[in-house]
Amino acid sequence: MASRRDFIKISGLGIGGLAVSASAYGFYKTLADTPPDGTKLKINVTRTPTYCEICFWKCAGWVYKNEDGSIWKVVGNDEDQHSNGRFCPRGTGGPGMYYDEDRLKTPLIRTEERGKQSFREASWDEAFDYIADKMKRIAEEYGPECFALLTHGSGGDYFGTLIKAFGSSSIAAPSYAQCRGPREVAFQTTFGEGVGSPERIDIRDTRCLVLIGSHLGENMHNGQVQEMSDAIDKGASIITVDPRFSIAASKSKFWLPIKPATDIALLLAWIHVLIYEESYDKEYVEKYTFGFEQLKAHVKNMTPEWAYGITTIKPELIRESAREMANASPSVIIHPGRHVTWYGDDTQRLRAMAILNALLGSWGRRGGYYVPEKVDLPSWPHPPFPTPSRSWKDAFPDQFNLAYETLASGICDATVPTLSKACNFKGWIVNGTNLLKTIPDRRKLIEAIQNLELMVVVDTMPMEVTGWADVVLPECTYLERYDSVRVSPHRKPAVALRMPATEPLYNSKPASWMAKELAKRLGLEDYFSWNSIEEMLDWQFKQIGTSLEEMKKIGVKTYERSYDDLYFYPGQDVEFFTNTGKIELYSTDLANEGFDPIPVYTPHEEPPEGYYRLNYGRAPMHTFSRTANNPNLTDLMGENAVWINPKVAKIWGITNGQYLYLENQDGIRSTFPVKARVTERIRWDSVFMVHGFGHDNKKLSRAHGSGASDSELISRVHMDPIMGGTGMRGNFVTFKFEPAGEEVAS
Ligand SMILES: Nc1nc2c(c(=O)[nH]1)N[C@H]1C(S)=C(S)[C@@H](COP(=O)(O)OP(=O)(O)OC[C@H]3O[C@@H](n4cnc5c(=O)[nH]c(N)nc54)[C@H](O)[C@@H]3O)O[C@H]1N2
Ligand SMILES: Nc1nc2c(c(=O)[nH]1)N[C@H]1C(S)=C(S)[C@@H](COP(=O)(O)OP(=O)(O)OC[C@H]3O[C@@H](n4cnc5c(=O)[nH]c(N)nc54)[C@H](O)[C@@H]3O)O[C@H]1N2
Ligand code: SF4
Ligand SMILES: [Mo]
Repeated sequence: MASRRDFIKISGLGIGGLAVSASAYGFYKTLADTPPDGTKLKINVTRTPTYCEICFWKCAGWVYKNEDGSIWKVVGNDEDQHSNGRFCPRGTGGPGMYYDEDRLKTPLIRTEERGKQSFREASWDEAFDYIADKMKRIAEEYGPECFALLTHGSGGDYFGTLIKAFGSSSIAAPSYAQCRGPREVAFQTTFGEGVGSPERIDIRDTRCLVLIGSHLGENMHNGQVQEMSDAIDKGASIITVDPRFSIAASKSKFWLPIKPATDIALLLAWIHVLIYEESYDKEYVEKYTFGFEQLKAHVKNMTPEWAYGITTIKPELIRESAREMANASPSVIIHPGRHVTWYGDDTQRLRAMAILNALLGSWGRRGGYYVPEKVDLPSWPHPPFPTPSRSWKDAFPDQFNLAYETLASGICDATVPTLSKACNFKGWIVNGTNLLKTIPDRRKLIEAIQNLELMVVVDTMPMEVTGWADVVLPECTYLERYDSVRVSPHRKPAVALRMPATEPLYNSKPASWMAKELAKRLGLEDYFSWNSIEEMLDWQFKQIGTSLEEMKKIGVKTYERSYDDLYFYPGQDVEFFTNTGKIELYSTDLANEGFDPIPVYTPHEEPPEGYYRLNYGRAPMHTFSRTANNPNLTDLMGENAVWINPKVAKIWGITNGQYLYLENQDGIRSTFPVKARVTERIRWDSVFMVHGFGHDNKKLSRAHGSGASDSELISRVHMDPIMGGTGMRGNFVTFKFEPAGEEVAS
């Protein structure tokens, strides 16, 4: 059985056949721990608290500095529930972001048309005046509602206040319509509450964890990976459903190498087995759920034999894995996943997963889903925000009524002018999101950008998105700034502080300062009436019984729960926030909106002859497209590869390590070649690549041209009709051996 060390070693370093020295980026815990490379402990070091910005797990940690002021290392804070004192390889490599010499260094203003990298350097005053002037003109001509904020990351709080004060409510993050949106809607319509981040799952105490395309171990969400290896150590079984032999699959008792896009059939067959073998949690279902009889009738003929024909998973394997879950009930988790925008029927797939959890009685139970709690942190007082007369939603009348957050892709769609759209956007602030790599269907995205009268991009690096901006504002990295207090929910409520470990390099500044300066020029200074961010944070901390001074010393403060209700107690009466007050196996919300109230399986298009489904995911040492130039992390993995099944490689005469191009069903060929990785770990009908590579901004000296971009090949989107999620896994690719335009006629 794998121990925690083995798991982390495997998950952190084993993938891709990389020969990596474990030294610099292994997990090590505190200053007292000797790093694995045997470095002698340094004595005259200082430490300041932070929480990591390399991904959105937001682990809290300490930044250690040497006597000469250089950053020595970042490690986890032992008090933190997100990290338990350990950082993942990416977080450990975080200082590479600070030291990256390719960083944005000063504000820039465009000098030629969009898409060309021609900018002039500007002072902050000049940049802010330019932006404020254009924002005022947009407000006068079209209304302030025509301004939107696209954001991913902590600076979004400050720009959010600015945009709301300006008079717009259209604020979107790609973490909804491109990520976890369908999951939130599915769980809200079933349990009356979403899953949230970090996911409210009690992996630590589970007896059975079911992963459906959740590739934990490559998806390095820290706390989950740690809890999963602990659970394995304690004898929990893992069931992995993945067309690819993932790291999680290699740790699993059952690996179900499903035919892609058929998961709903498997889920319905599992529901069938639990109901017709009567192994579901009867008491729980009777007490808490609504619609059991309809569900039972619905799945009557959805036997494992039926699902076998669709999924290619043998009926016995479906039955045995269902029994494994039932035996562990209620300490069993059908993991809700996170990036779930796959095929367009994603809310329904996630509904089927929510229903399985309900049948197994895992919601509100130890080893299943716990009840999270967060600190209620007051905001700095400000005048009420004006009420906008329109929002992004008006562009989509009668659509997406169950989407409770703004769709980033919806804002893009509503920016392309059409008479039918009641709300057209004219200006965007883009903060911490590399839209060109993030939003599928690049052609449409660029059309939207070309219709803008102002695009401001706030970033730390010269990414693809900055090339399209009118004004680029260089943010300093998370290691050089204060930021909003981290209040994410967990088993216990807690707050974490991020403060500067060092002065900002170059002429870069924090988002909090930028938003306040812009507010001044827009006459909105009352919304930012604090004198300094320290004053604001100290005031906030004092409302919850601590202070900035104390937080600087401890970094993380954990509070006791208000109630002892981490799990339901036996026989507890629970009112769920659904229309019926019950867990809705039959969804009244979906029925009211005209959607299937119980999930159905619908077949998806198959790859044409000679094409393979484009599957993508994560690697442990990189985050999206943001780390591809980080000097510490490119040392660990400098490019991605395309995984190809040996049978397929043989047909095409492709050898391991050979560079080739991928071309999708719409004739889009990858700009850069990508290395073939011939491996049995991927099914013959698909290829796999790690997202975030193939950067085409030449200013990224390490990332430019390294590997290929999955994003540019995802030109076809399967939109989820329920909440507008952008299904991205319905794209097919074939192999080419020359760059576009250089094909030799045969
Ligand atoms: N093709 C494809 N598309 C995807 C995905 C995929 O797997 N494949 N995944 C989807 C998912 S799950 C998600 S959540 C989204 C993620 O989408 P994004 O968050 O847009 O992902 P990144 O590509 O990392 O872009 C982040 C940008 O923020 C910048 N940045 C980093 N730190 C800071 C900072 O401190 N301040 C500021 N201002 N900027 C900073 C980086 O330089 C980078 O330009 O992408 C979605 N889109
Ligand atoms: N190292 C690292 N960790 C990260 C991130 C990162 O950038 N880097 N990003 C974080 C974020 S924001 C997110 S949203 C998560 C995303 O991570 P997850 O939510 O865990 O996973 P996905 O990206 O949806 O799915 C990838 C897996 O789905 C499998 N898959 C593909 N098609 C199918 C199918 O039809 N059926 C099934 N059952 N499986 C299929 C793929 O083979 C792959 O193993 O990762 C988080 N953790
Ligand atoms: S999981 Fe890793 S990258 Fe993400 S916040 Fe934690 S340490 Fe940083
Ligand atoms: Mo995500």
